[in-house]
Amino acid sequence: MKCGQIGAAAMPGIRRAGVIVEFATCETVQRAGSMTPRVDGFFDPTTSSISYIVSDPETKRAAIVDAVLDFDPEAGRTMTGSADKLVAAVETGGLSVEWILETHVHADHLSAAHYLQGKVGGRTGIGAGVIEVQKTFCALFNMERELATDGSQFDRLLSDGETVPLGSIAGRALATPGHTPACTSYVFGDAALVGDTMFMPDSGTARADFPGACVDTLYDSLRRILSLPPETRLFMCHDYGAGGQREVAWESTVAAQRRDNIHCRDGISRESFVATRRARDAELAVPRLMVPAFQVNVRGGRMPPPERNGTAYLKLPINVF
Ligand SMILES: N[C@@H](CCC(=O)N[C@@H](CS)C(=O)NCC(=O)O)C(=O)O
Ligand SMILES: [Fe+2]
Repeated sequence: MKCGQIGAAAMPGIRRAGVIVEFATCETVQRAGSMTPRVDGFFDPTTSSISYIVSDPETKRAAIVDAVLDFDPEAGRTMTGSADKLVAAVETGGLSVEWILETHVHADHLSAAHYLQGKVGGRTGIGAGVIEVQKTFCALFNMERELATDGSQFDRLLSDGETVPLGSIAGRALATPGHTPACTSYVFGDAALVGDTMFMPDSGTARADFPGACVDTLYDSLRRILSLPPETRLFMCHDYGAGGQREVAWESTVAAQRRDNIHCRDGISRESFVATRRARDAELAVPRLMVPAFQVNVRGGRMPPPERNGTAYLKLPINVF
């Protein structure tokens, strides 16, 4: 498959069912010094996503990254249990939210960014590549009349190298496209939130068959992340427990990934990576929430505008994915 093609053949159907809305565990990591933010991960077992609160222990300034809006696709109903856990953590920690960030336009869950901004404030931000993603989905979902494709749904469009200050901690955006064109990692001090690029060492990397994805570009982005200092803490956006073989986990380091990652450790060539990734993508189904997620997430976590009866509707394109 070439870059940017829709993997219809590689996405034969929806295999997962059931909606359970609950947060499982919360991991806390804290070290001394202003270059070491506190990073709290919140695992959502329904989508195997991890949302984060990154905070500066000195100033209590915080960034929320990749927040989940719970969604029951059978009923078309949103719920805020997961997002409200983040709100509670912000309040308990006495945090002041500066940023509500997305590492990318997620395909497997709806974003709670818009809901959370109404609750805790802060500026929303996403990679500047979101404009390309919006254009792609605007065409696929025939949304020309309802969707501005200029990124205006977000407060900040972050280009590679742009600063994302967090109190006394230096933060910056690191463009890491491939899984999607807008994929951006956020580096705060010694911690990097890598979104869907890399998974835990035994699980490899993110798929590269969504519209606008590129497996070659993903390889370059993985090497960018692996060029960070070896002690850099890496925080993943998903963990599937190695197919149920172990407890879920979401923190690694550059050194551990360079040594052990099954897809991209040191010594694995670009050609070998591309072949492995393509073979895996050929087996993967469409994520259960992909169709609603794309439509909501290109709008920064908002529903489409309501129709004349006051109800908002999501589309289901036929024979497209
Ligand atoms: N089964 C999951 C989707 C799993 C999935 O496709 N995950 C994406 C991240 S959005 C991925 O990159 N997976 C890589 C892989 O499983 O190799 C669902 O229905 O939500
Ligand atoms: Fe993703």
